[in-house]
Amino acid sequence: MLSVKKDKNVLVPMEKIFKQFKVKGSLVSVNEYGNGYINDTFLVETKNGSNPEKYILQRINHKVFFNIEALMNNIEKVTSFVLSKYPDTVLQQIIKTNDNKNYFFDKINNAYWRVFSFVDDGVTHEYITDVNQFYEAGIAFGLLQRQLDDFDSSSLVETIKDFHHTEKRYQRFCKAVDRDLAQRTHLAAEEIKFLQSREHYASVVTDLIAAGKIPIRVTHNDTKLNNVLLNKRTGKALSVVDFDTIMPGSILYDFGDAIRYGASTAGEDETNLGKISLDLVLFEAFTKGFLKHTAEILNEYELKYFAFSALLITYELSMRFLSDYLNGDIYFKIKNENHNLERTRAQIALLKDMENKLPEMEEIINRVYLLKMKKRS
Ligand code: GN1
Ligand code: MG
Repeated sequence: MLSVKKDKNVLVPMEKIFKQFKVKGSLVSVNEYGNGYINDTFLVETKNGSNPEKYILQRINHKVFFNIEALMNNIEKVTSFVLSKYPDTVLQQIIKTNDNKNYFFDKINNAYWRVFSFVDDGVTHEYITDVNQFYEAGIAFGLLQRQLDDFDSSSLVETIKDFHHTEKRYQRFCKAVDRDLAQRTHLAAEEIKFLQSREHYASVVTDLIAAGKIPIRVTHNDTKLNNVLLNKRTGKALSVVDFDTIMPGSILYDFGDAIRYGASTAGEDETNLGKISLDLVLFEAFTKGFLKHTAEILNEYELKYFAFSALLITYELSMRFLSDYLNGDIYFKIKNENHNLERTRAQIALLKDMENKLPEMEEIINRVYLLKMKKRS
């Protein structure tokens, strides 16, 4: 029977939505899927004769992504580019609507929906249980970067403007502090002070980009571990998912964000701050995987700031979580009223540990880089 999901006060009949797309079979079940903070994701199972089929159905958060048309065009351009050049690549593909569009707009509920093919051989991990998983994640994100090396970044629309522009993030954070919309600054005084004391981090990479020293490439920009699919049976890298923020950016954002999430000894929601640190073994594993495909394309500035990029993106997300807390929780999904403050504290704890370990991280990057380059020569 048809499942229905509660959408705030409106019950959305999922089958009606799903039938707008060129999908096979009759609907068997719809279940919430994954742990994204922005979109609502569902796994849909159908039966096509005696064949079971699976799809990913998503309601796109149009308060975060204003231009859904451009967002979906970006995804289409990138996936078709990769598949035309490397036909063996496994990617979630857009399933079009019956009238050949990349998304369906449900006027009555003011909601935007899309469907992707489901990669059945793949599995995502929220946390690392074996260091090799993180090496494989590095391979997956590094390979994507390499595959997109000759893709024209100017053909992509910036789906969220200045997404990783840390300097602008800092300005917006200070504005959130000044406005104090949710009247919460007194609850986060220590965190605000700490983040403002690290203001000098904010412009390091944006200044290098402005000076033309760090190139703009096509980057994924949301390289969390759970955006990689590993092969269920072999454990090898299979596919990268969630191309919502694929747009012009620096390779440092992809490396830094992956480390921020995957090399932490605890999750983003950890409230026992003593449990949070940067695991250097995991750091090295990801670095090896990522540099396998990217060492050759890096310039000296990118290489020099690789380790720092982990601090930068951790700093940036601390500011984003705290800004959202101060603005009254309007951006990230939350599970309790302190969730964004707790997330901020967890990121700050990680950042402090990264600051202590920066020299060791730099040593690892240089060692792994030299080894990769030596193998090539
Ligand atoms: C959001 O929805 P999800 O989990 O893929 C966010 C990322 C953050 C991440 C933190 C569009 O990603 O930037 O790093 O949460 N995505 C957007 O977990 O803001
Ligand atoms: Mg995601």
